[in-house]
Amino acid sequence: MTSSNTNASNIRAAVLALAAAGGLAGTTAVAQQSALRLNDRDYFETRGLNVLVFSNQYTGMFFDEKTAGIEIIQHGVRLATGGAIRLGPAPEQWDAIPKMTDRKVDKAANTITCALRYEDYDFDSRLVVTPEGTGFRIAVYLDKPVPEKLEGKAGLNMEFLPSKYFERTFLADGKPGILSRYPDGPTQVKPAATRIPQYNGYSTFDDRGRNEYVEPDPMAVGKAFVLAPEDPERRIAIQAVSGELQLIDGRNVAQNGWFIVRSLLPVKATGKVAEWLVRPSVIPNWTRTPVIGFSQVGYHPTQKKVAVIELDPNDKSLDTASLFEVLADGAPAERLKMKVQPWGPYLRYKYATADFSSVNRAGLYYIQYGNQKTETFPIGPNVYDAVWHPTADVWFPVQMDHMFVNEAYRVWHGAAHMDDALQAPPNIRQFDGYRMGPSTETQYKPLERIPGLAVGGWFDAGDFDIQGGSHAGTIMSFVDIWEAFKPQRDQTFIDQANHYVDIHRPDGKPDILQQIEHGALQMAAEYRTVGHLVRGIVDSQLHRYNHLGDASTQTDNLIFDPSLKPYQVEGNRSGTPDDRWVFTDRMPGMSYSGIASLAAASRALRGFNDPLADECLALARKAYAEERQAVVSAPPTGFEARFGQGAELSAVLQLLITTKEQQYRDRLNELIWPSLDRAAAGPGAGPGAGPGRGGWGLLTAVRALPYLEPGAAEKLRPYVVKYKAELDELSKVNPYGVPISTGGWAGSGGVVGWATTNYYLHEAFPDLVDKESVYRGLYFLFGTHPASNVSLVATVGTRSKRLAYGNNRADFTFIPGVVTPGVLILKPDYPENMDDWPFLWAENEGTIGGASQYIFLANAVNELLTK
Ligand SMILES: [Ca+2]
Ligand SMILES: [Ca+2]
Ligand SMILES: [Ca+2]
Repeated sequence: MTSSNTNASNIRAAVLALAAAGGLAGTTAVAQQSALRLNDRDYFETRGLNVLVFSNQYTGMFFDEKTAGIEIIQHGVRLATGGAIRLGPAPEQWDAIPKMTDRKVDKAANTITCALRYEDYDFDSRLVVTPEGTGFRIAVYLDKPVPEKLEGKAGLNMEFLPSKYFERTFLADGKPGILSRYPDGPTQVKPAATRIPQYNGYSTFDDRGRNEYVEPDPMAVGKAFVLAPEDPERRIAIQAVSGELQLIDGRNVAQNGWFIVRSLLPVKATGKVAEWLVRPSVIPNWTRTPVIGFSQVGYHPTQKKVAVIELDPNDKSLDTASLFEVLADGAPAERLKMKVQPWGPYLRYKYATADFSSVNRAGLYYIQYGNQKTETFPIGPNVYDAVWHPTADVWFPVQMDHMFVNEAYRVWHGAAHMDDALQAPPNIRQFDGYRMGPSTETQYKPLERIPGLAVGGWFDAGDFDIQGGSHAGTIMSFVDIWEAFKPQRDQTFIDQANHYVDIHRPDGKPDILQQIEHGALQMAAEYRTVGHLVRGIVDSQLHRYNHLGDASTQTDNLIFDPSLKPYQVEGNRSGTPDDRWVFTDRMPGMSYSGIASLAAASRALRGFNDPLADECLALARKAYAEERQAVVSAPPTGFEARFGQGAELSAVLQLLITTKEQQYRDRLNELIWPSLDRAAAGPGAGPGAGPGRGGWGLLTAVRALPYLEPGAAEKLRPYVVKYKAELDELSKVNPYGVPISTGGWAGSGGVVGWATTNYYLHEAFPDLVDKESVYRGLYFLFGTHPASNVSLVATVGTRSKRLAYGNNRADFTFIPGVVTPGVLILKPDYPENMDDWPFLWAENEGTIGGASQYIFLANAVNELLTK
């Protein structure tokens, strides 16, 4: 502990600091700055500052997502979150989260009151937030004292985004300190028995058998803190009206931890047990800098070229913007003065557009709006040629499991998980959505080794599991890419026999085919042993699942031998139970998507790896017959019935394309039309739900057209007409003209899926669906989106994501070619894409499904532009 003693001079200094903190805005400016008030969106607002009180809640989906509780948006940046009663000094993702049981917004009193409950401890509390000038008070009320088990643990916490405080300082009762770029303690070791249990009894901490855990100690203690006193954009003063504040560095126990300000709740007390006065600095008449959305990759000469300008609601849009060409000698030449057209409000901002479609001469350009210049971007016939290369050449190779991955002088990771894998036991409810029902539904006993699985497969996302559903979808996308565009690109050396990959090293084989093979090797192994698509292969313990670094050190790559002691090694066996588990619960919908990908892979692999092609097809036929049999004996109901039939459609179509057999043709014709009606009618019908939701069923139908009875195209046309009306609607919903997800995961994947559907519909019905609706998907990805104008595909475009939630995120970097989810819409109206903090998965975590679909879309756009 740094220090807990305060003395008179410290307190005096603190009071002076607080006065200074408020003081910049406190003399003349405060007269103009209106006080925080509840707005009609139910959060507190004054110009330059918002305080959200549980506008966003802990959903329980991924537990603490750092997007809930009392939150501060200061000068447009959400730099504080998690204001709530918490049960530890530095809550991690899987630590206990409170449930909000009530929320009262009292316009007359200008307060928001939230009731929080920890069910496991029968612990209720009430938070009341009340503005005071441009600051606010948080008061905590208890009707019953803190339960005994939580004494000394329950506290009022608020978390501050570390990256916004890098190269900044703080004052604690006037004592100075620096908010460091990297955590440097202090911590202490405590007995495990004193720890508040984490999710479902799992632990994020590997105690190596010692029954202990680590907790951060405060780096400062006092009555009054000022964070970043030197920076009027970031300065926040916090005063404890009673009790004491602690400043804690959560990164000591979890790289995604934040700086935490905390007050322990007093024991045996009721009534008002804690109160803070929080005073964020507010710059008078602050106006957010406009964001000029455009394609960082540039434009093909024939494309529409429209910049979307995002403006502070207090800003007045300029009448014109200019397009400048950058000449060889560096001189700018104005090529077009564009009229800026107001578009209207969307979420919290207002928007305008500037059209420079008329400029089509190849060259380098930038947009000037007021005194702001964008990055320079090209217009030219080949600008999209290579946009998918980083994703295919680097990102996918790095995601390859069971392989040693090299790039020039650098090793990305060693051969990983060579000790795969053990049968997961029944009745498990695990992290990351994994679970097992009452039966293993396989021939294997719980924790028995399932042979042959240490081959092929990709890490699902920023974690290291092989996820059944997305794995199947990725194989499917790669086959689609191969069959539609036949890309011969060869920049990767892949040696399956020796589990070795070398990036930027041609080996005479098309990389896409090699990726299909890599996926099919794992998929075939699953169907060969288990007989159906597995939910996935993932770590059994949270402290391994949260691994960051070289994938090959996540397990010891030695086969688990229970006759040895933990950490004891004999030959290729070890007593450490770290082999991953295979989750084998059976879901017809999942298995059908695996069957589809096996049937599709068998076509692509024909002539490339015939034995594997044969096996994939045989496994797909067998599994399909078994699934149909299972459906007859126990018809599924509800969601699974609907989802299962949609997935069966895809399996039948792929089996039909591969085999041309009548039995599959008959079943396809039987399933296709009811599925279209279901997809168009039901909510949550697929990616891009909302306007355009009918697209999911349409995508399969339009792809099945060549295999349906004569006249099917005309029968499909009315569905496409209806879809077209939804497409037109979209340009009224937001200025980007694409479906923007408002769920808990940002929506670039949905946009890519939507644009891909448009591509297939354009191919079949060019009179109804135009090329621009396909291009808009890439404009959005490449920078024409809310919140910022950065390209969401790392290293693609002049300026692109520099940080992402890959497995190297602890190094504040990215894996080239990652397709990030992008812009998260936090309730009620805040679009966010963190550019300097990689740890919000919902904004920054690329997935294999999204990346493979992106490669498809990029090829599709190239084809449309050059055809
Ligand atoms: Ca995962
Ligand atoms: Ca190759
Ligand atoms: Ca092992």
